[in-house]
Amino acid sequence: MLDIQKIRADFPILSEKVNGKPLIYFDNGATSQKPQVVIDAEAKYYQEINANIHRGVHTLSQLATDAYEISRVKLQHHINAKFSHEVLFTSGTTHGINLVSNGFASILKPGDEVLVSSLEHHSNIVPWQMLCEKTGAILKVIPINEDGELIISEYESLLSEKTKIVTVNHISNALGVINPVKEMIAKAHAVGAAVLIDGAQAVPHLKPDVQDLDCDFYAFSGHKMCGPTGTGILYGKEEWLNKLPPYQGGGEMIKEVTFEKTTYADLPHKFEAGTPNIAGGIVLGTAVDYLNEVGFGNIQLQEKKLLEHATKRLLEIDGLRIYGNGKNKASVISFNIDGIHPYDIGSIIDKLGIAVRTGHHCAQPIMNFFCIPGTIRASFSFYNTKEEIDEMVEAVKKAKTMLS
Ligand code: 7TS
Repeated sequence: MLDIQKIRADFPILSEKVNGKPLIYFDNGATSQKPQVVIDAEAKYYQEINANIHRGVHTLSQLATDAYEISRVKLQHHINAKFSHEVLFTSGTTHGINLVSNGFASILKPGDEVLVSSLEHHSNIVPWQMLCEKTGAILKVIPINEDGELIISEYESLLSEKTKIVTVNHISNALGVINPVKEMIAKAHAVGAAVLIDGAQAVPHLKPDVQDLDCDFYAFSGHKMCGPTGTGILYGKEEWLNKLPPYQGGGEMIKEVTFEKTTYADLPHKFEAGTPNIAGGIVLGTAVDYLNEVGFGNIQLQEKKLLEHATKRLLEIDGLRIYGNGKNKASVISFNIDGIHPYDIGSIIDKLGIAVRTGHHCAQPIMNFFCIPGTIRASFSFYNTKEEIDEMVEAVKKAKTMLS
């Protein structure tokens, strides 16, 4: 059992006031808050070992390089990648997905197919549309049912030898639905397609095992898992990363440069051109240590309680509809109240110190499916409490009365 008050004391922002009220932070899907150890580690890097990496013989450069590479190995173990060179530092999920979609431009032929799901964040739709425009490949979409679950029988019928890559999120940011990605990966592999999993919303809640999933790529952001903004990881199977061309050219990603020909560095450096977010990469390792200390089993237990409590309490409100009612859900609730615009509720409860996200959550196709402009999304983290949820429910009731 987690001692929630002790956990909350790790996060200085949770004692802040917003609009004169104690902050209730339910926008964890957008970004998580940061524990003091992460904040301190960022300062410590700049105070003690700041230097550029992989290039100097001097001591500080060695120290910074070692810390960066130790963090890569931490991340490797965290996701159970076979090799540390399969773990690329990126600026976030968006960067990771674009790295892969750009690489596939050299692989796809006109008429090949790219399969995305209806549940995707725009950052896992638009790069693939751009790729299809460039190559003449065709974008196909896996549909969802009224509960916001992917229809697996339809997925099976969309798969064929024309499918070159399937790209799907592990957990939907807009609805919180957990997708059956392991099963989907096996089915894609059966027709010879590669699979990218967008793990942006999964990594705050679970420890992905990329070898068990057998995914070809797994992209995520550091800032949603207690790490710094501008950090992320792209895992890629060694054989795929060797096959794809580099994404960006520049320093650090080369073996030898002449005006006639440049040869590229080995993995992972081939995909890491330029000076990276060194502090961020190191501190992402600190964030992973912190989460593992809290324990993903504990995190899941606490978040399950919060999800059940919030679902029950919110459904007490007349005219409230929750979107995404599948069996497998993370601690995210997307809802609307009949006849009231989500933005209006969000604005009123913000005045009461409660942070939720309103709008389409960068997932417009889902909103189009439900024929709504957007939702109110409350996304919970292990540091949230039932009491905070009760306050939100009262605030939503108040807003409803004001707006009806
Ligand atoms: N994929 C999913 C499933 C996401 O939820 C997000 C961000 C991204 C990709 C992009 O991540 P980034 O770190 O590269 O920006 N999702 C959200 C959200 O739900 N609210 O704000 C950002």
